[in-house]
Amino acid sequence: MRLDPADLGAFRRAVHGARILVSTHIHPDPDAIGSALAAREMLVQLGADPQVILGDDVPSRMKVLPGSETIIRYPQHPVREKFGAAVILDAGNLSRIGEPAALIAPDAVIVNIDHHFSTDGFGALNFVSRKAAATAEMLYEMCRALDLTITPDLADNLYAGLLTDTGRFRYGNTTSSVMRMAADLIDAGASIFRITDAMYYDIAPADVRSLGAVYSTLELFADGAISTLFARLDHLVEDPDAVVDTALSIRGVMVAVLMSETWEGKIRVSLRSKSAVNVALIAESFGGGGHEKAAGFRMRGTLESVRERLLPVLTDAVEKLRVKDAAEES
Ligand SMILES: [Mn+2]
Repeated sequence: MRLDPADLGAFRRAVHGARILVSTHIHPDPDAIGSALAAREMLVQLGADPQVILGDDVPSRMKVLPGSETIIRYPQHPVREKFGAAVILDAGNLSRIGEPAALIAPDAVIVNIDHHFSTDGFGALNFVSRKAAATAEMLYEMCRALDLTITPDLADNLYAGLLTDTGRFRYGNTTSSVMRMAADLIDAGASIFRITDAMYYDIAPADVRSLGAVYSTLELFADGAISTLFARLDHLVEDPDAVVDTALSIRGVMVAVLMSETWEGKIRVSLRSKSAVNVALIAESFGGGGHEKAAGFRMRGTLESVRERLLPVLTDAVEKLRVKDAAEES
């Protein structure tokens, strides 16, 4: 990934001596929390005064990440002053951070650091690469370009993002640079076993029972190419990514969908692809966004009604791909 030296210089100047809001998307995943905490430490090294403020709780498995105890939840914890500068991580647009957006002054300098397919380049400074496996990879490259020290804490936070956004070094975004970065982070003191255990092997007993209930809703469509799962409010689990990953790992499935009820009444839709179906484009057509292979959106309705609206679009995408593949074979 190419970082523009002029942008890096502008970043250094914009943050030096400034009070900075650091935030990330609601329903934070480990790349979001890890990146926010890594950015906080980088900003301290750059002479800034950062504060991580989120519009959501830190999921309990991510409390292992160094610095997570400094995160403020807004508006539950009131913050009076507005910020003249903000560093926003892993969010395709500013509304994704939720209520902390209200803490950004109208004339604030916003820095957007992200790797989403769907992004509107909302920052005054945008460090965005769709090729980066994780926002953590962008930050790692920035650390190197800015000559910052990768401390063991910083390494832990970057490793959490890299590990999880590559699906434990399994997705198509697992490049040789990703592996080199992982090796560097280990050398810098990342506690890789502690982080991996916390992210994947520390599940609440109630969540295991809920997983059983969610998996039992499995249905297949389009001759087994599309799998769907429903998560009702009483079966919500801490790591929905793991659930939809299982739905995607079913033999013959090209696209997997998890539809979850939410407390605010909308249905949260998580899409995953292991084919050429670009789920970011599908999510965008429903007002959401994400990556080519992992995207999502929210919609009013019931689990069933949302599935009814989504299925024709997915079936169409799968059929188009089948026609294309057949044409290429003949
Ligand atoms: Mn990410």
